[in-house]
Amino acid sequence: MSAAAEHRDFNRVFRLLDANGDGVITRPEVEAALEVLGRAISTRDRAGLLELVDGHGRLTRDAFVGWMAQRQDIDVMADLREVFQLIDADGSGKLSVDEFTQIISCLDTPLGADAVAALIRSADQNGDGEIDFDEFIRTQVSTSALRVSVVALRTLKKTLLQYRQVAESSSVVLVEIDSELGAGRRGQAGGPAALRDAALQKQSALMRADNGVLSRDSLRVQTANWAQGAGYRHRHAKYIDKLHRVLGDTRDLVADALRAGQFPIVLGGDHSTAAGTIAGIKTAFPHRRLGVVWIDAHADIHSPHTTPSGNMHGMPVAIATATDNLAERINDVDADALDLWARCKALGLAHGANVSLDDLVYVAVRDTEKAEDHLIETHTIMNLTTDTVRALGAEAVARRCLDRLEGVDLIYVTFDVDSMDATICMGTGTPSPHGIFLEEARLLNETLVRDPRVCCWEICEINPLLDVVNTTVENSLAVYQAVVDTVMRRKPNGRPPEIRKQPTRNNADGTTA
Ligand SMILES: [Mn+2]
Repeated sequence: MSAAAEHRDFNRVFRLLDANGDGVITRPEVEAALEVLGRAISTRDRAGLLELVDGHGRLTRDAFVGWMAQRQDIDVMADLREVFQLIDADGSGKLSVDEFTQIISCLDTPLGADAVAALIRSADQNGDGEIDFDEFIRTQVSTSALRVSVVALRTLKKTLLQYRQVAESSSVVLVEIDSELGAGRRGQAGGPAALRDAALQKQSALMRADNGVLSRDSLRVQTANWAQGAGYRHRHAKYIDKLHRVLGDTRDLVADALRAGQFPIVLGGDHSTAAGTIAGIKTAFPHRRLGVVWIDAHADIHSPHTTPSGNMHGMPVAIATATDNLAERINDVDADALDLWARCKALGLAHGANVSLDDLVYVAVRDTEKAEDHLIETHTIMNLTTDTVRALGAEAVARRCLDRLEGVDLIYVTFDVDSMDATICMGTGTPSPHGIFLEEARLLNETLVRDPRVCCWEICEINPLLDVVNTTVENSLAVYQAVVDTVMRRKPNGRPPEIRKQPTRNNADGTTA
């Protein structure tokens, strides 16, 4: 939302609280406002607002709007509008009495049917039998029994969105990106095919044509691996001129799949393409807050300024979070590479970052460099280590990831097979000791994708050329199958989900139906 629109909305909140319209609200009204905003306000901010109340117990509009504007996480109007739109199924901009009753029943208010009927009569101020957005807002501030906290509102919004997503993700689609330009060595491009072949060979029940997973052609991104013959032009961001296109194509395929209501399972080559996948999710859902679970031995958060190798598979997190980390700069990057770097970061959202560093969780990351450690420490990025997985169990670690991402609307899970221990994962470009074991990887991913907010899953960095008796491919397949199975089970049997709790109806004779 633009600053001006935000300002208008803050003014609007103020006007709704300022019942007599004299440009100031009294202390009881300030307290009512705090109640509306609910637990989303920290104790410090709460105290800060009360401090702005002057000696006469009054708060001016400017002071209130100024206070709202410096609070980043409060966007009450946007939340209310989203809930309004989610419930306004026919998109008319007005809620019917039925739709309005539905909201109230979802909110678990103590209101009986009579009170609801009275509320509808008072909400519908122009008496047209429908409740528009302004009338809806007014019920929020005028009816104490209905006053909804931001937290309750966001919970409701999330529930509605989840149901909608489950309903829409009725099928799984494979997106194959056999690109290896981002890796330091060749072979990653064979990963997706090796996985698919292993699956077909096994005649796995999951992969049979009748369940729709492999019955249609998987989507395939046009890659540029041929460019390896000619060499790279930018040494601090190798093949960025080619990868920029691969990322753009990845974004388009992933966005198309999501828009079509499908769940993309991305079979990646090297991990750089994850930046394209994330851009695709943001392209399909630009207004949803996206969280990322990054399961990997590496943090992949280098920029061209900090990378020792120039390999772009070490940069997708930096691209997705628009992190340059100039404080740890060791390279002089040429202008052309910087321009391409800026264009990579702008895939998905044109401005800002696709993912906030606050909404990133690492699992099993253990092979990092100083520049990356600096970011992890200064931004206190959560890293659930192999030791943590071993101590708590993979299921508990998955739940910890989901708890950390409690505030996000959508989640992307990316599984770099080198997160697994080097002893069971030689077939990858950069194997790393002290990783998670197969059973842990399987349970971790399976538990994560059970959350209906997870909208896309990716597996990458399988290098069949380096594999030993196909161990990595087989282990990867086991994780992959567990994920597909779980996602397919999420499918709601083609039935539209129930989002409404039936309100209790009072019969005319006083009994309840
Ligand atoms: Mn990686």
